[in-house]
Order: sequence, then C-alpha cells, then structure tokens
Amino acid sequence: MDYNNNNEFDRDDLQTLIHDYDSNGDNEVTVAEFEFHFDMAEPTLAIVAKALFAEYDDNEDGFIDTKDLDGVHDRMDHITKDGKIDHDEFVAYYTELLTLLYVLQSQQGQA
Ligand SMILES: [Ca+2]
Ligand SMILES: [Ca+2]
Ligand SMILES: [Ca+2]
Repeated sequence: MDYNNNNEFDRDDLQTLIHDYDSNGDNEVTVAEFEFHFDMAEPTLAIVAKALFAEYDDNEDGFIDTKDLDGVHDRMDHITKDGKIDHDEFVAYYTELLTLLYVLQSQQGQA
C-alpha cells in the first residue's frame, strides 16, 4: 500500500488510492466506481467493498475524494499522532479494519 515506496504511508499514497479507483478521472470515487473493482456477486466481497467504501468516505457524502483523506489519515495516525503513519500504525489500523470486516462477514453468514 506504500505506493510511492518512501517507506511511509502518507497522503500521497491515499491520493494514489483515489486515482486507482477513479475510472472517469473526475477526482471523486463513487460507490459504482469503487465496487467495479470487486466481484459484487460474491457476498463476502460485496460486504468488504461496502464496508471499505464507508470507511474511506469520511464525510459520508457518497464520494471518496481528497476531502476524505485527512479524516482517514488521522484515524491511521492514531498511536503517536505525529502526522505520519508508521509501520505499527499502518498494521494496527488494517488489523482493526480486517477484524471489523470479519465480524460483519460472520454476522452475514448467520443471517
Ligand atoms: Ca470518478
Ligand atoms: Ca466523501
Ligand atoms: Ca504516527
């Protein structure tokens, strides 16, 4: 996920993430653009896609764009809160996120 390989996950890397999903190049990632990258016919992936979109759409306006990056960045910079996301913070953030996804997925399985 450290796209520019500077050994730090920072806003540039988050920007690249938007760029990767933004099919029509308007600097906003819609739900449709985001879900295009997932196999939505697969229930597990559909849950993951929706949960990830909700996570990245920090201001909940239905688009992922640069306005959402600060919120996501702040949530990731949660251990040292020094404006940088180090390896421990990156791992802790994604461990937590994946745990949440796992819980959602098993709840779905019981339904
Ligand atoms: Ca777009
Ligand atoms: Ca948003
Ligand atoms: Ca930090």
